Amino acid sequence: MTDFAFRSEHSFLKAASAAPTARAEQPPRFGLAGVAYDGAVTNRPGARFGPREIRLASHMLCDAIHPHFDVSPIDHLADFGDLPLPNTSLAALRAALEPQARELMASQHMVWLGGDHSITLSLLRAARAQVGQPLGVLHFDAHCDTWTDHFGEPSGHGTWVYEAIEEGLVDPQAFVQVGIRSAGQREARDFVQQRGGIIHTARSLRGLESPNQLAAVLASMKARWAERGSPPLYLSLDIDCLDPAFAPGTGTPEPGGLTTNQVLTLLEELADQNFVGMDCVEVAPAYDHADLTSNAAANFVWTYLCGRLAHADVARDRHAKINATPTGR
Ligand SMILES: [Mn+2]
Repeated sequence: MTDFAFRSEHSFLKAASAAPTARAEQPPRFGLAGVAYDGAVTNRPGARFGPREIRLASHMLCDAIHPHFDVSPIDHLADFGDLPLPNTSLAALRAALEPQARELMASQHMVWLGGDHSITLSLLRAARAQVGQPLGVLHFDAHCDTWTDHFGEPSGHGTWVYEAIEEGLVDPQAFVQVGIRSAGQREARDFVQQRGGIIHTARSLRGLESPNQLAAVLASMKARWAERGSPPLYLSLDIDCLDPAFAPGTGTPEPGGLTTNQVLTLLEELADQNFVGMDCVEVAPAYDHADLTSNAAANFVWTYLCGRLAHADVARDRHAKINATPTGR
């Protein structure tokens, strides 16, 4: 009997819950934790309440087999709850989050529920240390998040892409953005492409929803990651990539966004890629209607986990690679 051997009404998918310090003899393969911080937003706050609403929404999925992957992650998942973190200073948040993330990543394939998007920089720092090489990134967002400052401060929820590239946490040529459409200076909007990455704007994806319609987009991503040596991939999914019709509950909604089907097709068809972790951020339930946003977020996280399970051979390769690679920056 381990600490993970009980279900919790408060967990994602009602999975086994575990305190962050708990250690099982045989940890489950996947871990999930909330990072309930929204102190670095530029517009409407409230994403600190994202994790609990995403968990609640996930309970609709808790006893179900995924319709495409035909698996369930329920017995392979532990929910570590919301991490104990400061909720005002971003610097204090960063200092507290990264060591906790590193510890959890050392024993589980982690999924993180935000929180605003500033948390991703800390998670990438931890993941970079864990895998021992720069990561490729699949980044769903309405916003490019490449701003070089946050209203005069060095860091916020719209600077993490710029910072991650500048710090060498990621391979800029293996950085793929999807759904970008917000207003912004051209140098910010083009930044990832200028550094050699790929940007699929929301406009360029209009009308493309099925696997066939998205075949060229999918091929371009897979070819790029293969060319870059199939680096470990990190998935960062800002729920505002979706059109506000599908995800009104977010702090910085941008009309003209992706459909839920577009995101699901991409997640499903990319499930054979070398993902090592995921975050889903910017769910702000106070602006939601009928739980649309938290339902979408829960479904995306569930789909990601099921995709990992369905492609277990990819994950085994990843573990072999990590075990053969010394960690550290
Ligand atoms: Mn965004």
